[in-house]
Amino acid sequence: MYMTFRWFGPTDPIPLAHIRQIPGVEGVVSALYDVPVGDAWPRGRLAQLQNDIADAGLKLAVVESIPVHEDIKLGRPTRDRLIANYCESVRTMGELGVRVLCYNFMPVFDWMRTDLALPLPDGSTALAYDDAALARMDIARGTGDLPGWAATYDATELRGLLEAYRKVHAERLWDHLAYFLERVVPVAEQAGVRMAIHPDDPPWPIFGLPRIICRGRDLERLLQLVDRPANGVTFCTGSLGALPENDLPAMVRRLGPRIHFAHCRNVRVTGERQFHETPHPSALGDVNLAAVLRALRDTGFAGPMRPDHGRMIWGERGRPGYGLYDRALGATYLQGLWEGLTTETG
Ligand code: DNO
Repeated sequence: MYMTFRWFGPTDPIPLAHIRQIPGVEGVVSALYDVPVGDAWPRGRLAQLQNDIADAGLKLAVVESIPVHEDIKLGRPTRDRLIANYCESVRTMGELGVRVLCYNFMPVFDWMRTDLALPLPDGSTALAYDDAALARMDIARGTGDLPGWAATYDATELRGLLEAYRKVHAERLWDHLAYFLERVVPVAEQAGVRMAIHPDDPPWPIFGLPRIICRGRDLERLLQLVDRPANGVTFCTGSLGALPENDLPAMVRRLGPRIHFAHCRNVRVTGERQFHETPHPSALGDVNLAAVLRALRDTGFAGPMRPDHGRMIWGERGRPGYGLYDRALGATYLQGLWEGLTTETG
């Protein structure tokens, strides 16, 4: 594996120069955040991002993400044009030599939490989720106040989308995912790009919307939709780890070479559909990262890995989950584990 770090582009309060100083980080995970969802990515813009990262002594290793337009997930007639645009962006990535694409297929919302600053006993704060608190959240006014990650929709747009998804139950969503992948994966393969779907976070339906990439068998089904090496997964230990039935090391061993990207972080499950994030080390949460990395080593994982959400520590303020300090600690911890697993001793 090689270590990477997510950077939200020029508007990220963390400068690339600081990322460069985290020991061992070689790659940056980024995207063109201001291209409207559904448009093809302008080559010049992606090249510019790549050059800015190279100027800082790093490499653009992963695009996370090219968002999938809701019309594709809903299977609307406009999807063919939108998928053609998606393919164009994938080709552009390939031409520029960016080899891994992380994306997700979650309806309307991306990751979702109910608390962005839960105080932990050590004085830090972390992201947290509680299904009972979600049930009390009011989305009648649109996405503006949500403590998660969603495109911004006003009340009317959001109502329209929720209404449209009433006809798209889980099996239909699978069909739409298959339709998308059947068209994009061959293009990715030709372009030398590996597709890596991100599991749903949290890994269960929210606001009555289906979520289908939640468990090991879902990831295996995904691989079968288009059974080609370019159709793979982002193994996100924090998303998958929120569901106690997921045996993460066993999943890694089954998915093997189809894991193209690893997101490593830890969570503490505190009840039914209730968890909070913790520091990365295995002892401090319910995810055994040592066992996950051992399984990745055993399957010959050579792809990018990144620490994932961090707590807010040492007085840092910033983008929830994406401060510098705790993620940097995560990056060095993960490299220490990896070194222990891959270095001959004695
Ligand atoms: C959360 C991230 C996700 C991820 C997308 C990929 O912090 O891991 O938002 O970037 O789901 O499309």
